[in-house]
Amino acid sequence: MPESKTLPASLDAVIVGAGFGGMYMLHRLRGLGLTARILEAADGVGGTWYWNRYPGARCDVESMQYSFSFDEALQQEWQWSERFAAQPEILRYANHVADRFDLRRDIHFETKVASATYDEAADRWTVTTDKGEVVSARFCVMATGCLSAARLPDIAGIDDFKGETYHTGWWPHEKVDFTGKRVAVIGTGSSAIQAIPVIAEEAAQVTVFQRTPNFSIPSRNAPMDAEYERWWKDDYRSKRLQARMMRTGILYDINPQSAVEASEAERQAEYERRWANGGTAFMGAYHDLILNKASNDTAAEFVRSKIRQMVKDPETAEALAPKDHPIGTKRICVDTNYYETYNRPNVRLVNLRKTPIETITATGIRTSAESLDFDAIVFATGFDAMTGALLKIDFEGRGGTRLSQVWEHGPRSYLGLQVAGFPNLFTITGPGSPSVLSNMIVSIEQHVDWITGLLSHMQARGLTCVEATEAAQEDWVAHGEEVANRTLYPTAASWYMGANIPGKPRVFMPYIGGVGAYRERCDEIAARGYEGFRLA
Ligand code: FAD
Ligand code: N01
Repeated sequence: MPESKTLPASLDAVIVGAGFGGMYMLHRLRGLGLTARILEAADGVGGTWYWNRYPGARCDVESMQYSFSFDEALQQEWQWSERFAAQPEILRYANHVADRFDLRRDIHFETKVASATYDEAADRWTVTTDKGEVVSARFCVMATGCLSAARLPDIAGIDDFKGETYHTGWWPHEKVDFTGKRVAVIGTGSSAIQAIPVIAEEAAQVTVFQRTPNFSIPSRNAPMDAEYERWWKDDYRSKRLQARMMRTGILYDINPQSAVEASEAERQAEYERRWANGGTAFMGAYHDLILNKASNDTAAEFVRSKIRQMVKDPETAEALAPKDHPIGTKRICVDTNYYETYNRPNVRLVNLRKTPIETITATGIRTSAESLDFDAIVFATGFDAMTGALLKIDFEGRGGTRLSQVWEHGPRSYLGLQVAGFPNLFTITGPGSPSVLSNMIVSIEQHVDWITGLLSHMQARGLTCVEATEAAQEDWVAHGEEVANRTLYPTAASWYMGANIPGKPRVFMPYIGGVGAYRERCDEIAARGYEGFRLA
């Protein structure tokens, strides 16, 4: 258990969240000589990797890239054991970072922020925790995470079930033993696709309740290849610089050709090559897969044909083959033996499009066709993404304006970094920035470095207040919409669009202009004296 410490009454900065974003922000603010504390709801660091301990939880960005680049010694000394790191290893890494940079002494664990109110006269924020502790701070940095507000579905009878229930995003710290049990999994997003094959190896029966199938690419995960690790480490700095300028912040080869300009045989060979290599680099097969429906159809059909080959039962294969969205417009999944798992005798798919869930009962789940009994239900039902964790905090900005009002019709921000009317409040990887469309550690470092540069600029000039202007915000929101509408993304009912939450405004929340282009834009804005921000 972390030792409890008293929250100071006044600080230069409060950071909310001790995931990778909050930890790096603390490190940089210390470098500026500011007094700062992290307030964290959990009893440990790691954020996503603290909470999501479900079986099979793993990164889909290669370990050599899904790690901090800000410290050369750190990146040289840490050794990843696999091509794609599993959750326990990433959590160990997060703890290593906390220890190496002596971060824990400024982290208040088990401390959940409930509200933050801007005091115009003092030009400071009053931050209140759910236990009633109050701290005043000049700056507030929200490192609350884009996928940190886990969400249970609104299925009738959800509280009636008497067996064990789990959500992938709130997984227990002790191992859950499914041996001999009948397990239901609700959902077939990335979390479910990772968890199902592992649970199926242990449980007596696994029944998967699928509403919408997703596209998944095999990871081809393997122990870390020593030569590959050396290739990265020999020249880490310059490779990281290249990655930062890529569309997704991940260094991989993107074919500049259009899929429809290639011949059928060329396309097949290219998709086969990428399928064999594994991972999300599949989407780099042609540069226009996410722009042109005809191009996208060729990749989607390739994956559907793979599913039909892998899954023996034709009805199950057809149900697993996604047809309602272009490939990549929902976060593409990466798996180990997902489709093959449906060939196991103890695994069954229930297609909710044909037989929807009517209710959860005391003993199991009733669909329109049958009643099934279970010992455990796993909810792999996702998150209130991007805005969920932020809107759980009651923010009151200039003139008593609430963030929930300003974002009533969807999130609005300048660069995903600040919201007009909320001075000195920053959001790391906030809506309106590339964030969830990228290697998030690259995006986190970019935001933290940029905020640090801004605060240093202010320190040097004796300035104490920074706020995005309405005009800059309007332009940025319009630009974000315009760029998104050039792609196929808005055609899918994805969590990027808020479509997984009933009643949530349908707005494409992240910025799709590309990580490299976005970084250049942020740098230009800084070089022009923080254009679009009012400094005082
Ligand atoms: P988080 O890690 O989400 O941390 C936010 C922290 O804020 C949490 O600890 C939370 O408890 C705390 N918090 C929130 N609200 C409050 C409050 N009111 N008061 C106090 N504390 C609060 N990204 C990739 O780039 N590649 C991947 O392969 C990848 N895999 C993922 C797998 C899973 C299962 C999930 C859920 C996400 C994955 N992501 C991945 C995204 C992942 O969230 C980011 O990569 C990254 O870990 C985010 O770090 P963060 O610090 O911004 O937020
Ligand atoms: O959540 P999701 P997730 N009845 O929202 C279903 C990252 N991540 O936790 O699509 C029945 O994708 C829902 O069905 P539908 C990654 O960014 C990364 O899996 O709404 N089903 C869907 O199938 C990812 O995108 C990794 O029809 C219901 C599922 O629940 C993000 O986190 C691993 C339902 C939710 O899928 C979220 O992934 C894990 C209902 N009432 C997570 N409500 C990596 O591999 C919801 N569903 C890196």
